[in-house]
Amino acid sequence: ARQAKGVVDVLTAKDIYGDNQIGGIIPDEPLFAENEVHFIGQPIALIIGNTYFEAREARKYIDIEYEEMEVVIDPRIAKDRGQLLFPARTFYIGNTDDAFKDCDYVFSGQVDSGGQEHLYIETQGSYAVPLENNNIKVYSSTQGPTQVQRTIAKVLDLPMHSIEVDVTRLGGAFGGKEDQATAWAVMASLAVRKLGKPVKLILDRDDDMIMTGKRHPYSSDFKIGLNKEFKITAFDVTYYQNGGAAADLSPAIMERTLFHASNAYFIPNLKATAYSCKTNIAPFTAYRGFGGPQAMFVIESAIALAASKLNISKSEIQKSNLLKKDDLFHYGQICDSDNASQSWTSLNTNFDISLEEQRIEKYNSENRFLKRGISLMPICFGISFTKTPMNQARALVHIYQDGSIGISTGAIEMGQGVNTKMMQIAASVFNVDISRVKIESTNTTRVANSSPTAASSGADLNGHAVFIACNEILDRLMNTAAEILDIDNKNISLLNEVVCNNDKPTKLFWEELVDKAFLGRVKLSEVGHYATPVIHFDKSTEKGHPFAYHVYGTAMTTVQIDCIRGIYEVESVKIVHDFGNSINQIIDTGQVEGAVVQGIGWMTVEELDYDKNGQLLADSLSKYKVPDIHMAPKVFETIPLKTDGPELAIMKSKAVGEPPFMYGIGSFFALQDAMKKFNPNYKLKFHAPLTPEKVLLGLYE
Ligand code: LUZ
Ligand code: MOS
Repeated sequence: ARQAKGVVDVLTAKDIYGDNQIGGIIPDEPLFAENEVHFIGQPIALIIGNTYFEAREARKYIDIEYEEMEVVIDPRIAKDRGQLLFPARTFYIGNTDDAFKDCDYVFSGQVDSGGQEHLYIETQGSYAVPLENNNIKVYSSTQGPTQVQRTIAKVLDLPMHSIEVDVTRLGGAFGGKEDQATAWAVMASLAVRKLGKPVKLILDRDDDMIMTGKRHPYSSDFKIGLNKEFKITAFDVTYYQNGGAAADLSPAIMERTLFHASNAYFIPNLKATAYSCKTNIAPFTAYRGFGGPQAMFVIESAIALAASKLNISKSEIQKSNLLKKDDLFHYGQICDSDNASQSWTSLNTNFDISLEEQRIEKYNSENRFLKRGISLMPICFGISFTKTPMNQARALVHIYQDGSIGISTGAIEMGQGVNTKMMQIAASVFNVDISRVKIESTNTTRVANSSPTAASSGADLNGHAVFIACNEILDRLMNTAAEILDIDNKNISLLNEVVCNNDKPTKLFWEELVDKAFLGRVKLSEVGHYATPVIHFDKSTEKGHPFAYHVYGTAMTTVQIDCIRGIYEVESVKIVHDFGNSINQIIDTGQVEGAVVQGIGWMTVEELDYDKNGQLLADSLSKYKVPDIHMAPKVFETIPLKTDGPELAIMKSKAVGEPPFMYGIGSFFALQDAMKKFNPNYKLKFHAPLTPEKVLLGLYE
């Protein structure tokens, strides 16, 4: 391959200057395999060519001799063999053993949820350029530029200051670039260090699908206990997380699964245990919801089973167990609002649940081969990185002499609109037109040591840092204005770019104020630093106050099945969502809509398929079905829950990225509801995705 036409070099583990190690939380993942490969698609060598096609052609000159070892792809088998990526954890509250004895009803079952391909439109990639003195500048499509910088430094044996990572924006990420953008940036940088030339490394779609990790598949066992009033008094759950061949972010994802075991319900006796199982598949990774959806699917399945056995509606159990203010979460935090029941009530007020149920009943009685189903899906999602130290951010704000403003933060724009929110925050603090504000690229030399843009917290953490920096500069400007106007600085404010005295406009305008401040040698730059107050968590007791606040909401989903073919459509999704006091309702509603469709895809049509060797069969878009416009709900309504919003959210605007993904779970249960209408003998099975194929089989079993 080295001698092939247009090939510049071929790099392997032998070419690594520092550690052959890219594991983010646990050092268990080599950049290039040495001696053993653990999954199909694991990188072994990097071919560098003058052109992409020449490099790709040279692949065929490399022959690798493998001695086959045993392959495990089932997490339960891995667990039985003691193949865990790290030790199991258990969260509990109350005493489930005692509580189950007092239950009037106890049911148990198994739940399986599948993985999910991120399918960001822009595949993984990076472009690295040599600078003077061994320094390297890396453009990376990453959610975590600091993680990329740190890992390049480690693999290349350079100090972090030698590596500058710069990100303008990503063509989507969804968690897939929280950790798994790193390898490709490290490889490109390694080649730059070796060759002293710029190197670009971009995965094409099939390589991306085969080589990178996806949402974790889970297999779980549950036992649920209720009393006569249908209160859930006990819940016991064991999660087998399919972790893949290396830990990646699995420890944090498994932790969030444990946090969200009870979804939006108060359960006084709960025990949740999770195992992260090592299998021979590309390491599974972060994906919108980060282990939360998997947990919520299990509790919803448990409720569905109980409802079906008790011959009552699922929503009756859901409604009577919603969290209330002052309820205790199993991890020690106290619920600080009635948002869960408020969103349910508001949904009913706005969309009349029983009327919808009646309509569906009528439709079903009039149609033999078309059946409709309905489901309600409440959500509760904790906001903050569960690892407390990650909840910090910085922003660098400059006001230039002409009054224009430049902002750098640690936040990555990946289509979710975080840049717009940052600009809005700065414009609102200074009370200037938003056109005065520019967002710079995200660059590790301007804003250092940042957490990845993840956990729905990008706008919250970085926005607070922007807010703090802008306010410090504003204070200084107000002092300057007071001096210029010779008045008390307490009465001064800025309104629409005009300095006001006791709310009355003066002759002093923004541009003049900034210019005078500069001439007066006032500091017009600031670094804002924010660390979320209040939060803490003690892993030795698995108790604490890990989340700044929770996001709530309720969705009502209706579907229609064609009972001859098994195909289905989502008729409507109607939602009351708790945005707090949204700073940008258009962006936030867009996040809800996108997340819901993605959640529906996970629950219904997106199916990863592996052969017995762990080879991904669904490795292209002709084999992996993602929701398209026809899968999107025909009627889609999102109404904000009327609340003030919590103090700890930036300008009381709650985080929005991940929570609405979980509304998509409603589609699974709406489909089951419709299946039952056609075939009362259908026995509930909780194996997602509920593909048309499974629906068809269920309709005629
Ligand atoms: N990443 C992370 C996340 O490192 N910790 C988290 O708690 C988290 N939550 C959601 C998404 N990404
Ligand atoms: Mo994420 S799953 O918040 O990158």
